[in-house]
Amino acid sequence: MAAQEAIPVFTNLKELYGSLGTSLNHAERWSNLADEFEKRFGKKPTYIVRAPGRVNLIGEHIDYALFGVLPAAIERDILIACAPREITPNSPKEETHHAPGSVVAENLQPKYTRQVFAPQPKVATEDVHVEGWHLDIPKELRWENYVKAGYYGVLNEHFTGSAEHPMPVDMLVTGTVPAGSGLSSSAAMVVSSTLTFLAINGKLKPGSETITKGDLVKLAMENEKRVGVNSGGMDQAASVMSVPSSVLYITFYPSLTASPTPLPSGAVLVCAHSLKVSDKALTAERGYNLRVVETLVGARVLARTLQVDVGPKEKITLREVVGRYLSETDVGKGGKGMDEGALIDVLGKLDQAVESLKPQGTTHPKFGATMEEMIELSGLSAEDFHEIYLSWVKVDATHFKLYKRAKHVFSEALRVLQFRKLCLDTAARSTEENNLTILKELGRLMNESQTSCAQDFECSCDELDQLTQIARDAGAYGSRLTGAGWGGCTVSLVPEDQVEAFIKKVAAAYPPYKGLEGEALSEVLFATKPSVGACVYKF
Ligand code: NG1
Ligand code: MG
Repeated sequence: MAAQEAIPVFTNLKELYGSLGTSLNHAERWSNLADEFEKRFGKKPTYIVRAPGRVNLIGEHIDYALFGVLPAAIERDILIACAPREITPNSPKEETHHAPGSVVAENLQPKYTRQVFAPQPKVATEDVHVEGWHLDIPKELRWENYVKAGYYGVLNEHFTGSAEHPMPVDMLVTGTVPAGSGLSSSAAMVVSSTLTFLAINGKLKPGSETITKGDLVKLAMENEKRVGVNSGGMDQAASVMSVPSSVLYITFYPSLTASPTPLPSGAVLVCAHSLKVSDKALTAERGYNLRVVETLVGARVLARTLQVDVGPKEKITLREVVGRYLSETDVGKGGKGMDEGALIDVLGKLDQAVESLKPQGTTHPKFGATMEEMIELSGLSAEDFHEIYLSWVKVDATHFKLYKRAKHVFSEALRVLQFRKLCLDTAARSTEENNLTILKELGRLMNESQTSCAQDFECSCDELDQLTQIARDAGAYGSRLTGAGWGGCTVSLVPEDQVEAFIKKVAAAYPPYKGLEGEALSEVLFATKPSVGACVYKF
């Protein structure tokens, strides 16, 4: 079980590069980073940690409803070289530089400037036992927020209740995951930062109580919420648990699992950046976090319709409603709530129940329910409603589209299961001819996902709609947005022998690519392979 495995810590370069594969020039990047670290900090790094970005093949905006998703880590990644800092008489005099657990964070990209900060211990008693740590993460978007987010959980999980203080650390960051592109540069940053602080503080020592991949995912998930997005766990799980050559079927209910799912041969994934940057952290109140609230409230309303029990203060998710419904109905006695076949069956039959999320009366369906209508549908008092659904998150909306959002979530969850079943069936009995039929089917599911994201979840945008259409016209089996949407990348499933021609056609047809060639073009339009998850190299 991947979640129980230890984080790989390499001490041998050959083994490290072997695990990363040969398609990118890893060796050069890693040794350049180590050299540059030494130049800047006057000592060799003790670790380099790596966490990749990811592409999501299918299953968008359903991880926080606890439905399974199908992403894969990509070859592009974040690397952090780091070493503990000894405080010497020659150390710079900055005040924070000498504080416990202080951080000097530099980035190879000059626009991300050098940062020095230190966490503040909350000391409650005279015996200096630290009750918790405070780390200021400002609201505006700054690169070091992601470093701090990764630090936060390590501090508050590993350095409370004892007199042990975290090590001061120097770090140098470099990355090849484009920011704001839906390829999860954010999760790659948070996972690599979390790993850095664990490694520096001796929490990854082989043999000792090792932190598992599952632990790291949970920690990184909580950490990423510090940046202001109430995300599900897809990105962190993909960045940590992915394996080469397969997409990863990740489930969250009843607990985190990851099962490699091989894609049929003959197709390649191509990522294309729409060049519209989507700043989720800045627009969350009207975008991402609003969707989280809409799907959660939808779940409660649906639970009422299906007469599923919900605790008075519980924030039940759509997956939990279906799970409870399945094991509470006659068909389901005996644990059907967990069965994939039963899930496929019931997801196709929920249409009528989902209708109950439409507000009755005069509200125009296009605009959804008003706050009052939504509260009424939930069956809660206004006070309880606010406490359960609005006290922990900021949203900025006058209307809430419970019906459309739930419709997307259920249809998308079903597409994920169908996609996976097709992949597993082909792996079992593949011939060239049936491969082609299957690839077309997979493409069709991806296209349907795009339509659902655009029309029901309303997380696409003109650029993504246009780019996915161009990709289909250029010969993709299917094409859709990947990640949260509202900008960022698309992913297309493309016949292996046509990748070059495909890239040429898309480059020529998508207006924002005009004038881009060579490296500038391959930065935004590139084929990628499912690759391996996060690791640590110890010098
Ligand atoms: P991106 O936009 O790629 O970071 C976000 C969420 C995921 C998932 C997708 C939509 C974060 C860290 N990640 O991905 O958990 O909900 O949107 O499927 O916010
Ligand atoms: Mg992100």
